[in-house]
Amino acid sequence: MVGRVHEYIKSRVGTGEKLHFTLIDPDKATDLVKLEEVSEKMVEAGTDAFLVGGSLGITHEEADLVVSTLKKRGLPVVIFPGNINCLSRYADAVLFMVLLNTLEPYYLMQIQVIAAPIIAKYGLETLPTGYLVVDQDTAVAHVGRVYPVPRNKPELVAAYALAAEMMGLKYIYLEAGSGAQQPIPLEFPRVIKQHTGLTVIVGGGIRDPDSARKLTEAGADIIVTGTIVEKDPDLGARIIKAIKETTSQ
Ligand code: 1GP
Repeated sequence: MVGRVHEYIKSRVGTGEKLHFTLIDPDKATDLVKLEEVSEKMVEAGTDAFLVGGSLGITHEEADLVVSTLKKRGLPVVIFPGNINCLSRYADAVLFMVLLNTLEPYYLMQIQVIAAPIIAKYGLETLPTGYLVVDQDTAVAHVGRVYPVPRNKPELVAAYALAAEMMGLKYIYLEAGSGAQQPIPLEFPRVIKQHTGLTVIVGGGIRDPDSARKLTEAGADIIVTGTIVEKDPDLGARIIKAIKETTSQ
């Protein structure tokens, strides 16, 4: 159900505020003391929510533990599922996603059918999201059997976004892939904002404040960083501050 987390996002994005979500992969966040420290640092820097998920190796117990730890920070914790193993009853919401450019029917409808009764039992809010993966050389592209979108074809991205909106989705997540060589092209959020009212989430390969700022100026409403938070939390904090400065200009 669309509920409190959607309202939290919508009310702020609606005023032009740019948001930042910190992505934690439970497969990598095995040191809980470090997770406490890093998550606190991200909250101090101004992150707006935590995403929890990843493509590989996450056990149900790890997902529960990471979500419970992050809940202490007082911000929404949203599952960003690679599969049903990432679901946790302790989360506030889940990105209920369809992988728009997959060749694999499992990710188009089957996983949603498998997950829906579990999500209902857990009482998680669902954020209806079209997930579009841009590059090929990433774990998410391989696992998701992605048919990549060419970087020089923003008109294709606009068509995907329009179709997603016509199907009733509220969010589109433009994904370069975790640890990607470069973020998605700036033209992609730009065309989506020209053609739809979708809330645009952008992630993958964002490793410096300038890239994050350019993406928000191009129309991204929410920036996600994961790898940099693990590798260099201070730089992660500077990225968040750059995003927040875009809002105040
Ligand atoms: C991956 O978009 C997220 O799904 C974050 O990517 O790890 O490269 O920040 P990074």
